[in-house]
Amino acid sequence: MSKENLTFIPFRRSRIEPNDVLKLSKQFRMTMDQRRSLRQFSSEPVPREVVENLIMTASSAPSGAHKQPWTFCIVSDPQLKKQIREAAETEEKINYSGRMSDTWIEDLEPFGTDWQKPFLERAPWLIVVFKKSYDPLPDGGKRKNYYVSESVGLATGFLLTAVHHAGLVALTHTPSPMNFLEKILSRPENEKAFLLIPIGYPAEDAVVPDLKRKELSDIAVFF
Ligand code: IYR
Repeated sequence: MSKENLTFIPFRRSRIEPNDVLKLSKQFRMTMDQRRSLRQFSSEPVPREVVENLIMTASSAPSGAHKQPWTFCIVSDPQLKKQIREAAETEEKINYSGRMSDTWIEDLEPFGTDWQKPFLERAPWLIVVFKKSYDPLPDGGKRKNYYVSESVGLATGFLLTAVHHAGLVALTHTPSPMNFLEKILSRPENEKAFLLIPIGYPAEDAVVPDLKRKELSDIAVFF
């Protein structure tokens, strides 16, 4: 495409004054500091329209050359959830009984995790994020996407933020290997499972590990 054919439109967003920028940045920092990964979900339903909004927020993330190289498979069907749970637990049993290193198991101790994943059946929705390393062309060829893991990671971050903003909870779950999800959900060859994210309301008696987040000075260097 030649430069003359490019279409640019004005960027219109009303200006926010510096004092309000400070206030908003603080408020959002506090809001996001309350986000926690949850493993105990309520089975209370969440309307599909809510999930549609969450997915569209995720898909507003930036991506390499604006290819939006992601597919979100959204599962509420109890039979499919059961199949996913069983396949995930099969892999996790192997992980916890030798595939993960001793140091890894030790690092997970504070989280109290094990091979059992009841949340995969209990949470009202499972969102399975797939990354698309290429898009298929009508002639059978492939059109490569760019910065695919970065893009899909960003979209997933937007998704988790949207879930928290809506008052719901999520778990970034990584059963490994994850290729069973491609099979169960009959995904095309160009889609690889990236993350499995149950979402819903927290269980009444949900608990979370008493974690501390790193200080600014531990994570940032100003020049
Ligand atoms: N996938 C396993 C193990 C696990 C790994 C990490 I890194 C975590 O932060 C949590 C769990 C499981 O889901 O139990």
